Amino acid sequence: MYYDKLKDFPPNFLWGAASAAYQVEGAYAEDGKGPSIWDTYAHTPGNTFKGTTGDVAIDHYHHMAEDVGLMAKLGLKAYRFSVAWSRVIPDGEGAVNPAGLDFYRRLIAELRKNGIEPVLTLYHWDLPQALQDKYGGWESRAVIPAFAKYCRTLFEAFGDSVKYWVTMNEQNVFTGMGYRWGNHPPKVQDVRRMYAANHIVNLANATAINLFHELVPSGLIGPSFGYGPVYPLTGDPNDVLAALNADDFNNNWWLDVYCRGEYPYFMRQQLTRAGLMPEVTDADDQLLKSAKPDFLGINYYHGGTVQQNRLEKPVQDAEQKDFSATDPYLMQPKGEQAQNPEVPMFNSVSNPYLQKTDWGWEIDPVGFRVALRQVYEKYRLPLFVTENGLGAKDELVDGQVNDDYRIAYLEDHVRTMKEAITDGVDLIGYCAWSFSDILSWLNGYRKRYGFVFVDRDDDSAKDLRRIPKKSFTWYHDLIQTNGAAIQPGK
Ligand code: BGP
Repeated sequence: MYYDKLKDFPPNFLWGAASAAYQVEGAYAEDGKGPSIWDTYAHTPGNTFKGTTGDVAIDHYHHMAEDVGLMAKLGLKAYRFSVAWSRVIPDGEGAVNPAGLDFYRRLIAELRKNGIEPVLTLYHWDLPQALQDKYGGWESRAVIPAFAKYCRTLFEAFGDSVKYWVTMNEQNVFTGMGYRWGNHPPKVQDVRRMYAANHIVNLANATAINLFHELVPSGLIGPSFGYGPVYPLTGDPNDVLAALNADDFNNNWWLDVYCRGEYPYFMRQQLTRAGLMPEVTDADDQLLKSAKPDFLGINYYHGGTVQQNRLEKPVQDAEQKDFSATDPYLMQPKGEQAQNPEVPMFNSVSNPYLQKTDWGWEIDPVGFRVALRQVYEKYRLPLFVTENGLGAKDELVDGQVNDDYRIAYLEDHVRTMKEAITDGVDLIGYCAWSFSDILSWLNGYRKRYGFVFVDRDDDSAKDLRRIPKKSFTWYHDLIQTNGAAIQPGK
């Protein structure tokens, strides 16, 4: 659909920005906070870029009032942040730490005072280390009641002052990185364990949603999912089929559970054949079916492009001589190896039509519209964009950061979001990633996303001065005018 004029953003649209506790707070062992799996992981040499950690991060814990002051200056209508579970319950399941709870109470009050809607994420990857040590973390169902207790504590403390709640942040990412690729804690590389842990996270998610609906009937809750549309590389029906597989594998495996309470049918068959399907009891089925999110959080950075996997359709031509005969999952020419070897359903490839960021992430604003349309068409839940942004190597020159490339990126994405609204998507808000520069999990402090530059680098916390970038003024004006100037692209 092409338009001459786009619909306005809804009058109460939540223009926001986002962060996560480990990436901003610092104060990692202060005021009674217990260690999280990210503290342990980042303290272990070799795990993160230049050994960077969130020990100090941007010290938001001690700069909270100043940061909220800047958010107010920016004109934010919403601020998405996460609570560090081990700040509130240091060992994950025992006594509540009043000082930890108090930090978030003060943050929420400060936001409210400035007319900013708090959007609270319950779990942004920093599981209390004690639960990892005692139970094996998300691989044990014992974590579910611990999570429920933590959620109850927050629902009771902040149910009156926070309307929007996010359960799990990017469950697909933290289970994949943590259990498939082994480059996030707990640093496991075992897909069977990944599917098992992921199922337990699903149960915890459903438990939290049901508890929330009981305790905070006036609030709204949903998970934030890292969604990317999947394109076939060509019109070859085999590539189209591969894209269908990848969509199940990358998206539906989570979204169907969140919204329909069941795993997608074909992929379940595939995992069962591969001996990887997690154990799902009748009680699990009932629990998953009973928990309905009120909205879906969508984190959008890029999609993916795939082609047929040659394992499912072995090539007959001369290329075959390059194949290794020893490993059944490496029977492909280099560069075409299945990226998900236990489920040979597709190969991920680079998209020839798209530019990439400094970090090789494809830049695809149209894919944003595709994403919003696909998810809304399928699940008909209000959508809330809880992350979207550009990671770049910003430079402070003469006290200024001229991040025109970020403005261009964001404007293109806001435009396609407005097109999606004109298409009919019910969108309640947009939180850019991120409010200020923060720690990037594996890329330290040089991969910057914020509207506010923070003067620190990978080697030193320096003076942590906050300096609004050029994009700060751009976003301010966009919010003031509710995006009125954004019109269809050429
Ligand atoms: C998402 C996470 C965020 C954030 C963002 C950017 O997956 O939810 O926490 O980190 O990606 O990622 P990165 O810092 O790796 O560029």
